[in-house]
Amino acid sequence: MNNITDLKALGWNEDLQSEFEAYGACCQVGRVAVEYKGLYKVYCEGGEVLASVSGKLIYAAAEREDYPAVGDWVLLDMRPEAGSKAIIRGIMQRKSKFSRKGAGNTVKEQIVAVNIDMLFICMSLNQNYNLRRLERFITMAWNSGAVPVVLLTKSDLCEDAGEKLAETAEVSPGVDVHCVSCLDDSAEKTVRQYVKPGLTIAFLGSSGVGKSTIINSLLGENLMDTREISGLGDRGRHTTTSRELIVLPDGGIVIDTPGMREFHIMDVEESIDTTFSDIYNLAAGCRFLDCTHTAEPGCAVLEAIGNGNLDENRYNNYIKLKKEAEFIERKTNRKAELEYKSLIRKRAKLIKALKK
Ligand SMILES: Nc1nc2c(ncn2[C@@H]2O[C@H](COP(=O)(O)OP(=O)(O)O)[C@@H](O)[C@H]2O)c(=O)[nH]1
Ligand SMILES: [Mg+2]
Ligand SMILES: [Zn+2]
Repeated sequence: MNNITDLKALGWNEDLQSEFEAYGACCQVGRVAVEYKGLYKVYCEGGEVLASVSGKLIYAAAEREDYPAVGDWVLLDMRPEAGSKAIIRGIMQRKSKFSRKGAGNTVKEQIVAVNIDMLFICMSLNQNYNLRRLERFITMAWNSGAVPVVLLTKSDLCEDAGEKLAETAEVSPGVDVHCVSCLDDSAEKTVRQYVKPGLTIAFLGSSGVGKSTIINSLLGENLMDTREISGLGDRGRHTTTSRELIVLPDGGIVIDTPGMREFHIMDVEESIDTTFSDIYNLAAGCRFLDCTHTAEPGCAVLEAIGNGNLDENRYNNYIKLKKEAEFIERKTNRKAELEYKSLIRKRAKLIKALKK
């Protein structure tokens, strides 16, 4: 990365400039490109530096989100006396944040990328194709503050790409959906329509769906590690191991992410309504305002399933995601948890009293 001469190419804009001036424009700024263990590669005016986080920042950090993440704008103390290493003194306000719940039973947040404008959700048209997982990704994308776009990749490996495109578009209201392949120029051409100087696009999806191959085609070189198309057939392999922010030669910024095997949502109640806007609209017709669409009489959602206007699998996924979001909400929100516990206690008492 030697071609960065100005911050604009990295996505710097007037909002960031005024925030920076409000801090007294004391330090230099840069954008986090790669995160290593306790060390960051940061792009800044004139090049790149390796940086670590200041002791004060570590001391004040309570959560993962208090540390820099790929895509962050950070305040840098260049410290020429310390060789080429710089110190990160602060993180500028984030415009968007894509995170997921870490693996296992914890509700620990894992930040995938921040300050992204668009999220390209990549799903390949072979074994990876799964509309329920896609609904999950779209919900997370809306929740991040970035605009989702769906790329159905490896269309060359699929006989009924047209049908799948229609089916996918149906479960993705308000989201652009494209069928692409890297064997021709369709993937590159499609993505290029969205690329703009200063705009940040992150690529998400399971490993092996072709994210790095698409980014390489935009770069015009094989910067990202991918596997050869020939020989491997449709067995994609996990190739990218870390997240990386890349500035394209003709302008535009992309973030490649490693594949995600496990993918849990965070507290995303509102975004679920955006992803499932068809169900949200149907719900306006329910008899009860607080209808849960599970058993209530006069439920317009259940009625739509009954008369074939709503796909039952989509509905089931909606209920599942709602439950997951409520669970996370309770776990992360102490007040909600206490309220929930007190409700359970009251209920238990009531049930006991009724039994007597
Ligand atoms: N048949 C086919 N293979 C592809 C296509 N795009 C990528 N691949 C192959 O799929 C494998 C995984 O690609 P890669 O870009 O590393 O996936 P990533 O893990 O999502 O970054 C590699 O063997 C690629 O050559 C495509 O459009 N068609
Ligand atoms: Mg990759
Ligand atoms: Zn209802």
